[in-house]
Amino acid sequence: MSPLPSSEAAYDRMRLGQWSRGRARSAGIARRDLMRLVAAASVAAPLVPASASPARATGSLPGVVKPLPPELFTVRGTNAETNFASLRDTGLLTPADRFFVRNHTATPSVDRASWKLTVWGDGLTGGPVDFSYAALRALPSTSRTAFVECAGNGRSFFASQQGQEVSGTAWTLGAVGAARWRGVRLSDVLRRAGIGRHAVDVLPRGLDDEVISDGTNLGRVRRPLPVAKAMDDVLLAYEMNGEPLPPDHGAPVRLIVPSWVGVAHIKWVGDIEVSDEPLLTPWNTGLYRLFGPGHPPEGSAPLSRQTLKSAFELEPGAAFATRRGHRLTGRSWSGGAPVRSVAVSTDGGAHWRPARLRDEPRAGSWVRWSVDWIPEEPGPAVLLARATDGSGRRQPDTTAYNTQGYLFDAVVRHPVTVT
Ligand SMILES: Nc1nc2c(c(=O)[nH]1)N[C@H]1C(S)=C(S)[C@@H](COP(=O)(O)O)O[C@H]1N2
Ligand SMILES: [Mo]
Repeated sequence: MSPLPSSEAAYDRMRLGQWSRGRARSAGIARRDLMRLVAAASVAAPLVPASASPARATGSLPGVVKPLPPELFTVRGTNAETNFASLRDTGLLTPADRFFVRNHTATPSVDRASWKLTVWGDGLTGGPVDFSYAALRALPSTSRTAFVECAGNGRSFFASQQGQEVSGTAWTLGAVGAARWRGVRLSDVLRRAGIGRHAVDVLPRGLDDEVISDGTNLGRVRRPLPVAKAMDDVLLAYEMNGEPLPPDHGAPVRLIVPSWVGVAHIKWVGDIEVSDEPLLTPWNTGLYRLFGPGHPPEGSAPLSRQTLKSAFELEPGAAFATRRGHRLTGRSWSGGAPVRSVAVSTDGGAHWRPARLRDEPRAGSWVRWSVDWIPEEPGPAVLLARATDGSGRRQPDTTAYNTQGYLFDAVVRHPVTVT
């Protein structure tokens, strides 16, 4: 089974139609609560205004285990954003100590020795099947490099570049990281568990606390994956960059869903329901769809692939000496196809030149790039980087508005000072 992207999208559109006709099943939440979430999503009521300033840096955050030194991270609510400047001296892979953290609640402490993964549901040919950590480790392993990127990465630019109010965490560009993940193929585990021919959805669920939002208990973090994606390139990962998965990134086992929005990559997975009916949870109904002008009232199809972005490895407002040579570096990535080329402007978009790519472009990963710059005039300047991917998609000047500020893909203006 190796579906084309078009079949993933086609399936998601179909499930969406089933939802509006009442034919999909709500998993672990009342249908009227889902309806309420959908209704709330279609109006732009900022829960966290995108313009909100981050918490004062204290070097740590309750709910996150690893230290969050302010030179590496900016804390936003229960989450920590990687400062892009701190990636300048790293290689292709993001070290775990500077990988962003997105927690709906808090990092749980899961005992690996007593942990098990339960696979269950009417989409199996038999009853539930448990896999211990040791049993997973005994299955054939596979490794791949993949980025994990929050669907809301870049959200703050809806406000700062486009003057639009959207709800959600006000990330700049650092809700992304790329790592080498090792684990077992989800397809191997599903086959061993006896996935049947009529299975359509696979629903992994985290062991972290239930999420309470505006007084509604949404249950534990869970988001259905179409079976075509689940059987394709998804990993149950137990290692990150050659080390056991750290607590904040899903220990002992998380999903890696290459090229898809971050929320698909369920951390601390405890069970997986296999269903022969389409499933609905808050994370593929009111959340993680596009709402607003140009979208149906029940929202777009659930988000799947990430979009295209570029970022400079620089602090905002970084200073550069006039008439000296500087090397500007950054990264570009796309969930659609490998990045093909990157163009950089150092004069606010009047002139562009190609950046030198420093990595072989690969699907589901990012490329590092550089450009040399000798600034001529002192004063403020704006740097821009624009990527094009192998499908011909190019970063636009603006992103179409959606109420929750997902999938920002426009070129970002990076202010600097020439001294
Ligand atoms: N169980 C669980 N899985 C989760 C989440 C969560 O809160 N709980 N957050 C999701 C979201 S929205 C994102 S963007 C990624 C972030 O992964 P990271 O924290 O390892 O960077 O994890 C996803 N998996
Ligand atoms: Mo996310």
